Parts: sequence; structure tokens; C-alpha cells
Amino acid sequence: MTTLAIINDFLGQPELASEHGEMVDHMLELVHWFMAALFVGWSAFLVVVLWKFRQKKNRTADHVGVRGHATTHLEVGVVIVEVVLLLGFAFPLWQTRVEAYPVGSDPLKVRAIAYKFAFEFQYSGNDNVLGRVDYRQIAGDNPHGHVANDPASRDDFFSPAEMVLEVNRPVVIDVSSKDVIHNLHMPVMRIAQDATPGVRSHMWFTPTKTGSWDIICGQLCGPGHANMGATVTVMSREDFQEWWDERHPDVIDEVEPADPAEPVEEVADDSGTADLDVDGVADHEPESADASVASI
Ligand SMILES: [Cu+2]
Repeated sequence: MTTLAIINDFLGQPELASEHGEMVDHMLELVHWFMAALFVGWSAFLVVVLWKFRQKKNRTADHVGVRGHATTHLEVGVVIVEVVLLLGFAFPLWQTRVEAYPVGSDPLKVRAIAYKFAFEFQYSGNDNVLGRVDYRQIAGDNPHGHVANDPASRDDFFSPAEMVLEVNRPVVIDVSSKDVIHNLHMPVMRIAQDATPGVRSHMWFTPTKTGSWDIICGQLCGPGHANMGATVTVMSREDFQEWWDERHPDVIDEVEPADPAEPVEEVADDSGTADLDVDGVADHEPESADASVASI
């Protein structure tokens, strides 16, 4: 699909590096054309009424006002275009995203941990299951709150400030926050997701280009917000494998792959704030349609 991008280019839309991004750009372009038409139409209308109802020509006020139905027809036209945009473009985009949610062992699993004022990325290791984190277990020697008895976490590894991905391989990202609400925003991937403490959010996409781009925080989160960022680097399959092998802990040789069907022992909740428990073991199904919608 080739996309008309005159207004997007004019507004400085960054380059595109994800599979679904073309649909997002296409819809943005259409919405902007529609807004441009409305802007021109309403501006012309304003000029016409200023001229037509000028004081010099109309010494006495007309208390009846508009007599024709032209404005009603125009309003109906606007509603029809908006319905077409919603039903013809926004809903299909949402539906495609929800139906194509990647499952199974192929998608890369990453957890993005946001905190004031940086991002850190947890990789699932060769078992492809992210180890659980529980923020009540955060301590000096456990900065991410790893659940110690979770076998899935033993081969996990971290990448501070750089999210490395494999080109053309879907990635599912668990987005969470350790303090306030942040937002993992990757403009080139045309995707963003709030990182809310106590809420498990997912986002997914397929990068289509190799390169390095900015990740920014999309929620005003405090005095360091402007400097809160990271990098997303997309590598070829070979380079990614090399990067992975360099970081993957040796412990993998001693660990049995975690069985996602076997529940990990729950941590005793003595705080009365069960919602704070943010886990992500083998659970990458969207919990509701909202989880996928929010990732666009
Ligand atoms: Cu932030």
C-alpha cells in the first residue's frame, strides 16, 4: 500500500520502521486532509457572514436568522465523513491489531521498566518466558524486584537504556513502571503505551528496518521528564543473535525451561495492595481489547 503523505511530510512525520505504522500514517494523512478542508470551509464561512451581515448593510437585527437548510446539509456531510473515518479506517486498524496479536514462542518477549527518569529492558532469555517482578521485593540488591523463586527469571538479562530488537520479528513488550505514570513512546514505530504502576500493559509490533532511533517518555512525569529516553536498535537476525549470546547468562545450561502451565508460588500479600503485584509469566494474551487498542 502506497500512502499519500503530503501533510504528514509537511508536518515532519519521522521515518517509519514498523509494519502496522503504514496504516497509522494513512489514517493520520486522511484526518489531516479532512481537518484542512474543514479549516478552509469554516474560514470562508466566517468571511462570508462578516461581509453579508455587516452593520452598514443591516441597520436592524434580523431575529429570525437562517431560513435555508444549507447548514444542516453541511453538518450532516461532516457527520458522514466522520463516521466513514471511524468505521472505515479506525475500527479496521483496531481489529487488525487485535486479531494479529502474536502468540507462541516466536515473538520476542521484553519487559520495559520505566522509573524516574530512565527505561530499562528485561529480556526473557532462551526459555522465552519473562521472570516475574514484584515491586514489594525491590531492595538495594534487587533493584527490579525479581521474584527469587521464579525459575523463569534465572536466564533473564537486562539492557539498560537500549532496547534491541530483531528485524521482521514481532516483539511483545510488557510495559510497567516502578513509580509514577510514564509512557514508552517510539515515534518511528508509531506506537506508545502508558507505563502505569500496578497495571500490566502490553504493546506489540514488528520492526521492519534496521537502525537506531529514540525512545521517549510520552507522559509528563517530573523534573527529569525531558531527559527521560532510551534507544531502540533494530538488528539483522545474525547481529541480534550475536548480541543475545553475549548477554545471555550461562545459567541457561543448568535450568530446565519453565513450564508456563505450572503456576509460580504467589508472594504473600501482607500489604493489602494486591494490585501492586505486576507479573508477566507466560501471559501475553491481551487482557482486554483495550490492552491492544492502547498500544496504537
Ligand atoms: Cu517519564
